[in-house]
Amino acid sequence: TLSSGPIEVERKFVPGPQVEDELLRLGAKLQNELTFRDSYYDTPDCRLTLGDVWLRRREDSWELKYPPQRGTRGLNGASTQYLELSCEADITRRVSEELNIPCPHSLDLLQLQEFASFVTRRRRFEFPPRNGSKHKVVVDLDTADFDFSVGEVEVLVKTQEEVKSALMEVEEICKQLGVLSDSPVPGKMSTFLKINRADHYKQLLEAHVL
Ligand code: V4E
Repeated sequence: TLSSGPIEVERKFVPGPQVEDELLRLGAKLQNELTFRDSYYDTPDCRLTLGDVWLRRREDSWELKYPPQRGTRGLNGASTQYLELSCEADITRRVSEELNIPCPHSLDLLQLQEFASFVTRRRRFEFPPRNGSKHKVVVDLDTADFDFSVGEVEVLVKTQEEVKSALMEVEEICKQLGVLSDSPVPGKMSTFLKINRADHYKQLLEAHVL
């Protein structure tokens, strides 16, 4: 088993016109504004994403997101929890394990295909440690280059034991921002695939991944 990276606990929301004012009113601070390109990769028959395993290159770094327990999904009500790996050797091991093939010396040797690529402009806000809070809460306001905007409230934790309280903190911030929806809000990927890769999108819906 891998020395796994952090667990990302996240909830997406539809950002209204007042969301930045609300964030500042609640005490969040604008941390930075970033622009980056994500390119996502899979086998030609989409075996990674159908297993809820997401491999991407963000600018020059490989990143992998996958559910905490094998064969489960990262969706938890309208929130999600995913393990994140950023070390290329760990990613290669986890991806080859998912594909049931021997681990190659490099990710390049897996001959995966790009299935999505888009640029995101991100404004990142951070809440300073609050009364009774254990974790740092980050809010990202993203606009993708296919004219789509989404917000995300997220907390990174180290262990599964911390997930429950992180989920509650994320939900509480959404409540205070007035953006708590009962059902999952579509993200950039879901929207990109719906627009550009209708067949892949349909397969993921049928597999209950999206
Ligand atoms: C996990 C996942 C995907 C990979 C992209 O993850 P996401 O956090 O949505 O993207 P982004 O750009 O905000 O990454 P960050 O900078 O936060 O690391 S694409 C689809 N999923 C699964 C998924 C799902 N089934 N439902 C919801 C609401 N979100 C994600």
